[in-house]
Amino acid sequence: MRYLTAGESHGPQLTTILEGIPSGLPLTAAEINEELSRRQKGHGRGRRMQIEKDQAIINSGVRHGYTLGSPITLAVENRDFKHWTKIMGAEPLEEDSDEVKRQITRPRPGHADLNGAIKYNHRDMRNVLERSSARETTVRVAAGAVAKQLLKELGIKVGGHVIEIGGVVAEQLSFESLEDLQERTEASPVRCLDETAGKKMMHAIDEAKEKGDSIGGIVEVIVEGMPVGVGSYVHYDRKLDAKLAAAIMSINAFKGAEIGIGFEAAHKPGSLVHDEILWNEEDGYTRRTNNAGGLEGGMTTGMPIVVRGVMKPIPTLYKPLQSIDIDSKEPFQASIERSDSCAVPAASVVAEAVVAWELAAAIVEQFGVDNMERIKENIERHNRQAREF
Ligand code: FMN
Repeated sequence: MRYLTAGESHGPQLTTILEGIPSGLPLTAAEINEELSRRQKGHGRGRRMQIEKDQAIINSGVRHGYTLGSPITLAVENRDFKHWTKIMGAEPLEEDSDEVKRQITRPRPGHADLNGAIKYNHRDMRNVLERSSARETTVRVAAGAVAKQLLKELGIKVGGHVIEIGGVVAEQLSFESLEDLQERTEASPVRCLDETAGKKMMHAIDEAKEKGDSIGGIVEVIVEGMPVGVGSYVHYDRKLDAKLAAAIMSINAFKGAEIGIGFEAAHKPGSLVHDEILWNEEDGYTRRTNNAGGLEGGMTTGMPIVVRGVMKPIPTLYKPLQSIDIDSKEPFQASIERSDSCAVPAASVVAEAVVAWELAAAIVEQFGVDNMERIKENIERHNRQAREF
């Protein structure tokens, strides 16, 4: 399975083409729209999220509520485009038009602006920022919604939550089931299980906003029901933990990824890190703990997958940071048109989406023929063999 995305932040629409989704998967726009709406919520989001009420249009690959096995094209319109038709139009502009004169020559620190402008030789940095914007994560969430639907059909559940924002750490992280986690985090404006910490997080976001600043945080994705042995140890590019880390790191503003206890393993002796192996007639092999986050040797252990990602504070600030105008070479104080002060809750939905995609792709690669029925049969056979091993 693979997917491409296309589209600029203020262009007419964002598009994704999904290749290799098996046939026979129940899919409607409603499932995708639910995920799109989850991405738009969250304390700390700015005006753009009120303008855009994202809705997916399925342009190919689905008929009468089921996937066909052919490429699936999903589009999400940018409602704001009507105000940008000239600036973002595909047709050439007159040499001395206002739009030509209104070029962006001031790179914002923390963004792709300067490096992208040098690399692609753009004197107008709008040509960079329109595509490097996290608006693109909209269609990654749409792709992830399809992957989640595939996993759900196989009894594999995906959940996600925020565990830290601006230095406020969630302490109460226990939940009864992924449904319980989903219900409680959905009710939290910062997607946090710990209500007390959640309130402090909101306060921290408001405080950052008042100061014209921004804050980042940590999100966690949990996946239950993955069969054992998905991924491989035989080659670097088949290791599932590496693919998950790359997926997390590919989200805008994500600067680190952890699997299981992750960086904490550096401070502990091996005897407190590795998960002891148990066996019983009913379940076969299990683990006493899950410090490995469901992955050993690049493969699933059958325990829940636990992946964390750290998001830096949003780089566009009301509080100005120094930069250099690329035309005049004069320093200036970079400040903004509009920005969120914290997008960690939204980013946790993006993290769920990219993790779901990698896991669905690994399942299809390992158990896939081209239709859902056969994949289900193959997984059942595999699970039986693993239990009896
Ligand atoms: N950066 C901003 O400056 N303003 C925003 O409103 C903003 N919103 C974001 C929303 C989400 C869901 C995510 C995941 C990121 C957001 N970012 C925002 C982060 C930038 O897109 C990102 O920092 C930038 O593209 C540079 O890439 P890098 O941080 O990965 O190096």
